[in-house]
Amino acid sequence: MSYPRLTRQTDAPRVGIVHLGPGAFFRAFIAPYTQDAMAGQGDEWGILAVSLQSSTARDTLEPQKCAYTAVEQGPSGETTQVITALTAVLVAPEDPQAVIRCMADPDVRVVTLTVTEKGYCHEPATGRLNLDHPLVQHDRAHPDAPKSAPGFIVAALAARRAANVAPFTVLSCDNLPDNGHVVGGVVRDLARAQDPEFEAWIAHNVAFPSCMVDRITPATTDADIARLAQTTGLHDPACVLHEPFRQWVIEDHFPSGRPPWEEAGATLTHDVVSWEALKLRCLNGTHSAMAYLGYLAGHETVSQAANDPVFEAYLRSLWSEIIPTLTPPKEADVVGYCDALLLRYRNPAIRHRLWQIAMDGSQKLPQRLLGPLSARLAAGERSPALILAVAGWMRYVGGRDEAGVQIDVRDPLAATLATRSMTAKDVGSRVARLLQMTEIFDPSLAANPELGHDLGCALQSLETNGVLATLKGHLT
Ligand code: CS2
Repeated sequence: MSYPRLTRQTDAPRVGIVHLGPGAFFRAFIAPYTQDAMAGQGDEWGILAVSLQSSTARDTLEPQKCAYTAVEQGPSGETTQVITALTAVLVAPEDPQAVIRCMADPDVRVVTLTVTEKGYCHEPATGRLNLDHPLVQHDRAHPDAPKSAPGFIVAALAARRAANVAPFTVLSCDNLPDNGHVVGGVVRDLARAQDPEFEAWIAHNVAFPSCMVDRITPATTDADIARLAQTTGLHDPACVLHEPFRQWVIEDHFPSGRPPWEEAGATLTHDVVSWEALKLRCLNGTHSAMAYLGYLAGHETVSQAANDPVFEAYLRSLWSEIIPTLTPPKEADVVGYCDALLLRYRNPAIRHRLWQIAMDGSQKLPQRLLGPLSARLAAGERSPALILAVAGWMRYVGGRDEAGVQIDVRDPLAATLATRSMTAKDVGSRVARLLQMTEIFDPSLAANPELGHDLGCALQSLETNGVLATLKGHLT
């Protein structure tokens, strides 16, 4: 049966935000928050989105005038909301100058980003711009036709400065610790390579507040689109799925103004770093641990893994190692936070594939697992659960699951990871060769013989005994 296409029924709001990276997380989080914040508060914060790579988002959204459905999947049923805060989607490679022009428009006062960890072109281990990155090299050679997110921000700031227009505020919404600092750092590094005086202007004039974002957003499938059509009577290939929970903690530093996101329940504060660390380590850290070990053990989704008693016990053991590494926000109940996480993971309505979370591990490991591991090493504490998670990643990037089936490892460093894994003569040298990747591991970790030994034992056990027996052994 064919259904009519969903389309916008209302006027589009005025554009006040340019967003880089209109993927599912943006559509399920930033756009709904902004729409809810605009309700009854005027319409000056519409969002123009920019895809930095593919035209897929534009091609699906444009025929429906950029309206789409956000489907909230709770344990006891679904609700839907039509999102109309998005006004247009540009595809940067088709016309980079048009993107710079839009970003330089005086009405645009905030630029938000969800470009994933790798979109910052930084070295995950150090947080600095990677000057050898092919996109960075391109943007240095062609500053007026950039390709990377930092490149567009630098070009648009230069255009605003030349036109004497106040800069926009840059709000990174990716899962990086101190994400405002990271994006500010890469933008300034790139600007400095052009002109040190321009870099000084940015340092003086542009705000890069940090924020913590949280909402679980599984990738949409064709079956989801078909099911939604049966419920609503409308075909919406741009729909997104999400859990009921959402939390946005934003550093309140927007010299050029911002939407009243607090009207939609966001927290505007000056203490973001402690929320970020809590969320990145307790949620994303255990997500990644479950992704590698759960995938290898044959689970497909987070809820399958989190409903497995062995994994539940392992999650609790991870949290008991992670929590002492945190200085949590004063108002947070950390134990309650982790109990709530377990319920969120178990939400049977959300089919969040472990493979999706396993992607880009080289970019995620430092802030999720290696940060707490280093903190515990420095405090002289043992970390068997965290070590198992890192060993799980090492096993996963080797490219074969427990049944010997090839894994589709998606990672910007996949080729290097595979070579280093395959050419090592034994488990010990495999661990050593991976630990030597300074893009991922701080040199102090590679230099720690006890860590190398423990990782070797964990990896050996995963190979010989399998994930479940290893986890059971760890828990006894
Ligand atoms: C996940 C996150 O894919 C991943 O790496 O850990 O997308 C996670 O679902 C969100 O950060 C939840 O807020």
